[in-house]
Amino acid sequence: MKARSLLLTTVAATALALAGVASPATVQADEAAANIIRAATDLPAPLGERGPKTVRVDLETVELMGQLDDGTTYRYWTYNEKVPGPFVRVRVGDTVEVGLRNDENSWVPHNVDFHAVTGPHGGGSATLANPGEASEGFTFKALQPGLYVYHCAVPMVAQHIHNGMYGLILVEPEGGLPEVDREFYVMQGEIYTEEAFGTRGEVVESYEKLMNETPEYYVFNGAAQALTGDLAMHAEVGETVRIYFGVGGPNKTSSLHMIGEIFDEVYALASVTSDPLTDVQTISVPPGGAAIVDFKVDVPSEYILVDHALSRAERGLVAHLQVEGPEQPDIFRTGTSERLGALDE
Ligand SMILES: [Cu+2]
Repeated sequence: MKARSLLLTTVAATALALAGVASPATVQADEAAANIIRAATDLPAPLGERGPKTVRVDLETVELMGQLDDGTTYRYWTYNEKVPGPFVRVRVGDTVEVGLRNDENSWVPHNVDFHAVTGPHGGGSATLANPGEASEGFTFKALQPGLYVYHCAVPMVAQHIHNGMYGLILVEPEGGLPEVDREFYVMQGEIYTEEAFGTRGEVVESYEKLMNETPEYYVFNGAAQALTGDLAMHAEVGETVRIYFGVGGPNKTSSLHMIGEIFDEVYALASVTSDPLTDVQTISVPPGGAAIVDFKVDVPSEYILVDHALSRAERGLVAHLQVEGPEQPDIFRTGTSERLGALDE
């Protein structure tokens, strides 16, 4: 039975491919679908030297048809229409007021649970809102610095998360983190669809695959290969780069790795009050967890950010960091002092 449905999917995909780059149905689906990708550069600047104050965070939960892949659309559940939700930046000692409103076109209730909160459900109960309603909201004091995940915590929680409801909040330590030239915001998630990876047209979620933890798609910032092409990250040779990285999940641990680079400093588990690890190739980041990786880019290249569980790269989990600048032959060059002979004699 399973083999048969797989075969049928393959036949359908082949038929679409034969029909050209996109069937009329696919084109229609694409035009109606929003770009839900949050750019990696979409985060507030460092707070600099300032004392604690009161900060307001307003979230709107919006369910919308978005582009999951080329010619593939999916009904996402989002904070503020992008995946991940907005990057929230406060400092330790700040008082944070959180408001949440649920869009009138939503099908289900939503809320938000901030891992940076000390208090009931991370604010989950106080922010619960039915479609078209605003929640009571809550106010919390940011007691402990670090990079924390937030996510929707309405049952079934795994469903709300895989549909796109997660983001990061950075609680800066006093005086902030060490300065870098470029900061990026990247989150990893999984999407469980009925249709096989690569199927065109509108795809729908699979409860069975979600429960079995067998996603079809793995995504950085919401969509397959989202942070490539026009949305690739950029830096210049000699600059220092920081990635605020979190895993929404809901289920898979990331083995975060940058092909062609070594992380100079890693705030493992996103603890900024511990000394960073130095000279790290791959860092493990659990669902509902985060890490901060810092590195200097020494050589021009197209660096590739992956989860080193590399089957996932074939299911959409690839991001690019384009580094431009002069070649650095003392660090890397092609060729050796003596070339090996060919084997054809
Ligand atoms: Cu939700």
